[in-house]
Amino acid sequence: MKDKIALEEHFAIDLTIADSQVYARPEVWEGLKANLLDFEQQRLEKMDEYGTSYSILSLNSPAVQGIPEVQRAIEVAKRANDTLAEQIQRHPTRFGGFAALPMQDPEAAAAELERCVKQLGFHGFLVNGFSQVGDAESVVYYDDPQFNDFWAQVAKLNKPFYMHPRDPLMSREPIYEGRHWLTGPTWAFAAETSMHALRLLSSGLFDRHPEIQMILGHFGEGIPFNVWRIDHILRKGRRGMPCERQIGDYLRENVFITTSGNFRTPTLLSTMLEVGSDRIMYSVDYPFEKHEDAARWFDHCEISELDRRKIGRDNARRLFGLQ
Ligand code: GRE
Ligand code: ZN
Repeated sequence: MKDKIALEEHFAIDLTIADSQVYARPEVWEGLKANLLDFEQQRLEKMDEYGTSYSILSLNSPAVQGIPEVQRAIEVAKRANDTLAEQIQRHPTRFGGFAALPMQDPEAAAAELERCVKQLGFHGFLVNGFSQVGDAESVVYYDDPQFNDFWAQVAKLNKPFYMHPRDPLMSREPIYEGRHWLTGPTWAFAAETSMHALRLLSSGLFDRHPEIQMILGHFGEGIPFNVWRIDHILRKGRRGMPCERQIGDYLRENVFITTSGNFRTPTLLSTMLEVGSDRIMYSVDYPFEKHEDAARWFDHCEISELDRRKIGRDNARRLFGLQ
């Protein structure tokens, strides 16, 4: 399919590139590093070769979320957003942007989001899970009441956000000890990110702001596959849960799901049955994943051509107001 839109596509700047090294085998690191730092060469070539006309770009992980010093987090976010804005200006028909935000300081995050949307023309923001604040062992999740005004600002600006993975702190998750191959994108990303998403979905955030839309990658980090059971159990007793509706209701009205890094037809079909083809969008997860793998799968998987257009392009056009 031509003219696809992809929206979990990453870059890095000099200040954040080192965060990605642990995820690459030594023999592939130099290539991955070059691809993360590149905008105009391999990135555009691969988009052209495999039919992606427009990519919404975001910073690597955890980057700003992993910087406990608040001022430094604010500065790195600004640097990354300015770098991205410059590239978007050079290639306005090919690149869009998601803001990186210093969630360590909710007021600063709200101000940076406003700058990115109103002055830089970004499409929303992408957060790499929880933020470390003050010291490396202190974490905040965004269902905390200190984010109430931040979320009000998100609703006012009326732009979606992407809840993107990061690894949990190993000091808080001893279950991974001695089994490091299960960290990162193997499993820990999905476990951590689905839990953060469920915290937000069950917090009442989407009752207060029904217009807010959350994007989840990797086919929803496992949530669509388990949502019936979540609500089945909660119907028997909500145990103090503050939201008004069922998790599945929010999943179908406040969540979009992408194909990033999970190029599998049975998983796509199951997700279509659970949330419908209007809430699924194509993505690659470049350069951690290959356009080649994503497009060779998606362009020919056995769905209707109408659904392929929606998932490959039209749902993103509608969500982001693209022409
Ligand atoms: C990502 O950001 O999507 C990512 C990483 C590291 C490894 C794999 C991956 O940050 O998909
Ligand atoms: Zn990613």
